[in-house]
Amino acid sequence: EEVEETYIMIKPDGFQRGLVGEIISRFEKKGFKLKGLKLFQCPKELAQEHYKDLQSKPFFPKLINYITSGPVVCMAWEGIGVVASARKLIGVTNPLNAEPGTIRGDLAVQTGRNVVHGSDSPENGKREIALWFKEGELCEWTPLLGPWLTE
Ligand code: DAT
Ligand code: MG
Repeated sequence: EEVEETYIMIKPDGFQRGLVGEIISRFEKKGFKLKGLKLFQCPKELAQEHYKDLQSKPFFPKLINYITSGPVVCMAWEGIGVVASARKLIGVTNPLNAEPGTIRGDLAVQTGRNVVHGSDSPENGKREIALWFKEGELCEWTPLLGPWLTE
């Protein structure tokens, strides 16, 4: 397994519902390393760039309105296999199909209000972190628990 980075974002519904601590906690407890964290009001152009692969979809305008409707919590997480693992912690896109124990499975009911985003590949992880964070907003640090989390 490789050390990867993923972009995780608590969407405006997760923020408004007071789920920020709960959601961050799940990634912390798993043992991933937080490298960037901020509360941010996303401009339309950034939301459109982030979701550019979906721009031809009928739900695209609604998606952009939703993501820009209030503050989001932007995070960069690092770890071995973090991209796929974070997607498992998050659960599938439609919360009604997401397994109990996942964030969407436990905390949401509708695709259009699925509380959290996670990058779908290591390449997109890098792309999205570069898109949402400026230079100087990410921290390099050494976790003291390192040897207790990985060999
Ligand atoms: P995911 O967020 O699980 O990676 P995605 O990348 O396919 O899912 O889509 C991005 C977001 O767009 C998704 O979290 C919610 C919205 N979305 C996707 N499919 C949708 C649909 N069929 N109807 C409404 N919104 C949708
Ligand atoms: Mg996606």
